[in-house]
Amino acid sequence: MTSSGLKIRDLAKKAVELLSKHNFARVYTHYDADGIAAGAIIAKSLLRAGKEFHLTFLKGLNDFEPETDGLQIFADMGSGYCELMSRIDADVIVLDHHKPNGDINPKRSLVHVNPHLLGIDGTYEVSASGIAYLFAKELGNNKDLSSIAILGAIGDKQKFVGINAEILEESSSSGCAEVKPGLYLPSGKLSKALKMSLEPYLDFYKKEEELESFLKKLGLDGDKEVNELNFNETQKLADAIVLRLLKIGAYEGVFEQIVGRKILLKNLPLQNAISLVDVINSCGRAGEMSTALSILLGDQKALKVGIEISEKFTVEILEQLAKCRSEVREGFCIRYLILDDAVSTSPIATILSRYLMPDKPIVVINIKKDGKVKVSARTTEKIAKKLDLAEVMRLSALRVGGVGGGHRVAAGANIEKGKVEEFLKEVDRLCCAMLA
Ligand SMILES: [Mn+2]
Repeated sequence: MTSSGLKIRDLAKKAVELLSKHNFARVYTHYDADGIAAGAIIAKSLLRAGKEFHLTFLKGLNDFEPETDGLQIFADMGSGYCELMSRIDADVIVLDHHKPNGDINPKRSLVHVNPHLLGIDGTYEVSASGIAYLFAKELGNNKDLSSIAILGAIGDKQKFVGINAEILEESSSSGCAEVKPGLYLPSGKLSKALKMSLEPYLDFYKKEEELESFLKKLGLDGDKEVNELNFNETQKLADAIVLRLLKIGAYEGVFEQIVGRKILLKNLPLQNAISLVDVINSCGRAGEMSTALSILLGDQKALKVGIEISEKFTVEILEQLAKCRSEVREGFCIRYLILDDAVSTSPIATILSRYLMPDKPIVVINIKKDGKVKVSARTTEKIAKKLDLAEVMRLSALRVGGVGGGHRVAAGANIEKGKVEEFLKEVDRLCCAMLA
């Protein structure tokens, strides 16, 4: 472990000390892949330590009513809600990697484990599940949970540098994960994988002829399983995918993520890491968090259900994208899209910002039936060198009486229906100012 890793380990140790004063913990975590992975790591390590707990998945902390007494553990959330955390009349452990929006002044004991507090980049170098894993390792012999932490990091589109690299190394050397040369593609039949993949998005959905000629040129059989492609076939496919990505105008940073290696999670029910991320994310978005959790705890039956959920969800997203991509509007420094009660906005925002329109930040507004408005904003790492979307979302939401935050490349907000126009104007203004 590096020195920064050591310091964060000290914080994890303190969290374990605080836990030792309790027999029961209330655990709150986020409903995306990283949050669910963090929840699974915490749940398993608490079980092994003989602690009782109650685990709840939340979309966010906006309407959160804190309980009093006992111990409350927040994972993948909390750091961006320092004021709320300060109001909780209980012992609190925060295991998060979102940028803190201030200081927490706790009513009782608090351990705040967050890489940003130690000058470590929480956007790329460690996710909440990575932090949960460091905590689990201090709690007991939990090295086998490293593969779940890797899953969370991939879910948050992180890099395997810094603490993430250390976790991957640890996981590989203990046989829980394996890094192999290859391609970042979901498992299954080749033609289906190319057509249905959301990450990488290759724009073959409803473009059967293009897909056919793509495969024909390569001399590859679309019915062949991705996992059974030999070295030469993989190589050829990788080259063709890079050309395809160039053709659709994808952000160059995705190439290195897609081509070169694949990660297998050897001790989880589905070994292909990106297929598993898709399944876990889809379950979360479909409100089936307990299925997702069961999968990460090793349940093969739950995996079957999860795969079905994931396939249905993927089709919905691809359909939605096909319908709305012509409706993307131009601002000065952003693009935006306004959707009416869409199934999910973040995969749409991700695909637009990384694959189809990477030269400007994209803001996807989802006006829900209940009148609430959910905003997903995405951009590339390249643009995020100058621009911090978390700050843009926070300030713009604040201006219209909403709440926003997140990461430099991926952020979000909740605002009121009548404020969409004013909000977008402010987002555009702030982006122009940061990019100037
Ligand atoms: Mn996260």
